[in-house]
Amino acid sequence: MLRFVTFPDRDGDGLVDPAETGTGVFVSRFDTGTSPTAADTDGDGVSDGEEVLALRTDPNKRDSDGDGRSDGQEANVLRCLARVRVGNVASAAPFCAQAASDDPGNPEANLLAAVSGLIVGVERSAASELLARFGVAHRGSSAAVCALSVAPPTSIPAGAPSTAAIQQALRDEILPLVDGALARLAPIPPEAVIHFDPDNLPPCVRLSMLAPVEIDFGDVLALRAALNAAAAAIHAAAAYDVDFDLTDAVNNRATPRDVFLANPLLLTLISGGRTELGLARVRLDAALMDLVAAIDSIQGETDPQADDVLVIGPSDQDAVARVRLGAVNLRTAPTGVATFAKAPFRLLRDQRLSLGPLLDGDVPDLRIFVPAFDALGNPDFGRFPDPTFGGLAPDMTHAELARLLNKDCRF
Ligand SMILES: [Ca+2]
Ligand SMILES: [Ca+2]
Ligand SMILES: [Ca+2]
Ligand SMILES: [Ca+2]
Repeated sequence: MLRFVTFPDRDGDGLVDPAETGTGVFVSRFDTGTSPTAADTDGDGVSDGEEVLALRTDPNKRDSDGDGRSDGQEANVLRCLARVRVGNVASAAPFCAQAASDDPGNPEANLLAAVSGLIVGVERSAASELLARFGVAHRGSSAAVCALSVAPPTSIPAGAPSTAAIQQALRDEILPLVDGALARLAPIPPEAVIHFDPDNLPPCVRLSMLAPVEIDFGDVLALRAALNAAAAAIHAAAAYDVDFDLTDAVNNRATPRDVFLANPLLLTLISGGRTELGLARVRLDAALMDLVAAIDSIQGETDPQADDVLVIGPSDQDAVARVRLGAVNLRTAPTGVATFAKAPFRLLRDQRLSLGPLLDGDVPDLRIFVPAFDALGNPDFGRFPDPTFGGLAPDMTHAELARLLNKDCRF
């Protein structure tokens, strides 16, 4: 007869008495060094069992990583990480959010709350559900990120929502999530340094041999730039009519020209569009400002860069300088005339760009940006109806456009 031997757990902390050896030194989960009669031996507010079995902290030390915050103060960050480690971002997110709310001065908590909140929020939003109704096959979830897979539809099912519904969901649901993530990142101060152990990533994205990385303020600024750019794009897209029948385009193989002919209002400014463009202008400027600040911050780092996430090496200097100059120039385009000098950007001649009229809503129809269609009904990128784009880029010629589109000019 098979009999299971069960050991007592007198203090009810999840560790059986024989494992709690009382030596004060943690060796393994079978020799924890903790007291069998005290549930929280080091008195940091987290039980011996949770420290050993879930959080991977020292049950005999109040501050396992010696960063000045006790394990108890970091418990929700650690609970979040323990769940991220097994690929369950859905269950991690509330702990990250709680950690950030309890301790707004903890940069790691803020960063984790921003990223996990965004992932889970997008999944639970109407935009995600709308994509499913478009026939986007989606397996797995944020509760099992390693099982996630997304496949584009080969045909659009009957009763699919309109593209305008997607536009609306982006504006009404995704944008607040982007803003929520930005609000989480906002309190992270310039001097913040977040040490992140890739061992905390889910197995499918964990890179073996990768040493702990250092996340600096420059990395946070780069993330902020990306989020603000996404917000700018969502606002800009909300300003124009993008409503067309995707079923026609995908199932019936309508050409782009057919789509434009069938939808005379496509890409025209909609009611309330000017307001959205005004918001897009603000977010574009924020994105460019963050991008320039991120580059400056990373360039200004004087500590060893070996463990940094974003690194600008000697071979990247030219390209990064060009991106920085481009961003600085572009910041002047929404209110005035930006000039892109030919030499740094490898253009045939200086190029002026003025985005004021566009962002003021004075361009009622974006079709001036749509190339002519070829015999097959596809856009011919060598033929734009107005190569100056309504005067927004007065120096832009067909020759230069064709050259740029042929990627002769690499940034
Ligand atoms: Ca016990
Ligand atoms: Ca104990
Ligand atoms: Ca403890
Ligand atoms: Ca501890």
